[in-house]
Amino acid sequence: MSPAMSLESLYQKGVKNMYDNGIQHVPGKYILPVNERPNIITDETTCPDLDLELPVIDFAELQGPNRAKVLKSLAYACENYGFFQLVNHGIPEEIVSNMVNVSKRFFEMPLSEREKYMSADMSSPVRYGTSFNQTNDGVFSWRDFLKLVCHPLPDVLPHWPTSPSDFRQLAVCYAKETKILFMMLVEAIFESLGIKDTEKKTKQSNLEDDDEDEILKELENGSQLMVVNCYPPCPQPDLTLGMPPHSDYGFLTLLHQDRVKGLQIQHQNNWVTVQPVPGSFVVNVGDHLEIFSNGRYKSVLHRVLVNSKNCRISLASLHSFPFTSIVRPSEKLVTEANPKIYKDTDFASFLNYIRSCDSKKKNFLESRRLTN
Ligand SMILES: O=C(O)CCC(=O)C(=O)O
Repeated sequence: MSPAMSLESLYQKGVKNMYDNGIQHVPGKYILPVNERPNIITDETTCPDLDLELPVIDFAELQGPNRAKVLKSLAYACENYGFFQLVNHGIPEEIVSNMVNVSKRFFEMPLSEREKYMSADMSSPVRYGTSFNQTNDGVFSWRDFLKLVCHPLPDVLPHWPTSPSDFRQLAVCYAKETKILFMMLVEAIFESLGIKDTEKKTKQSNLEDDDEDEILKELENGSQLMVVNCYPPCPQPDLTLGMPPHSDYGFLTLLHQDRVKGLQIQHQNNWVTVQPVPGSFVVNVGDHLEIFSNGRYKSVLHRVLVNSKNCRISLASLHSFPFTSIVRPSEKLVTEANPKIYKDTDFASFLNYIRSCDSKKKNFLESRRLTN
């Protein structure tokens, strides 16, 4: 094998492997052009000076007499930040910490165990890999991942990792809980957009199925992808990123980040670091919700910084419609004063797009904009 080819195959094995082998310098493959590098101020803090406290949505309060007030805050967060911190979400602490722990144990296994799940097939029910899109990326990102398709569970579960031996059981538990939470959040999102009145529904039990009920059913039966991200310490964190600027394609993403900072979002033209809030989820609007809300709720660019000291693990649960659905602006949100701004979009075009084009930035969403 030529030296270039053997280096390429080393990069394909991921950054955890390089870290475990004591890498001292970031290889050229990971070095970003100067204008795309993170603006790190000191090696000590590894994070720039701009820290952001996201709007906080108290999920328990949302279920009580203050629902209307919390819905307003939810709308404000989705319009102005595209992100919020969800506290008091009701998922038992143990279920989350078990998932974090088993994920750590997964990445601590020898490469020979992890690489069993490597696959270039984007539709595979389980996919271990590295970077953002390791087939297309010119510059690689300092991240390894394990992606698990979660729906329909009986079909996909037999493909999930069998080691660590409790992986499946703990991941199933976490996936089910995040799905329930997602559905409750969608109801709140619909209410905050003024397209559904949950109060009315509970009072009139046999209310006719309206469009939104149909959409809720679609989402209930929709796609869920769990991504376990591992960002090992990086010897020169100012030269690279854990994840490049991107938006999420789905409806909502529920992200659990550990205590190690790294997530940055674009807010008022600055990259700002999202402060980890223990016990919370960072929730963000995806491209499909931006389309569905006809541009009112924003799918915002985000990226991940790495640091030289601590390994960072995050769990992203991406939820959306079934792969066969068409995503379009809600008819109730399209008016003469607020005409339709996005084309109808199906999952197939999205998947084709990410296979063939640069899916970083907000390129996919931009490609769905109506020009007139
Ligand atoms: O690790 C993070 O904080 C963010 C992960 C992310 O953006 C993603 O999985 O799409």
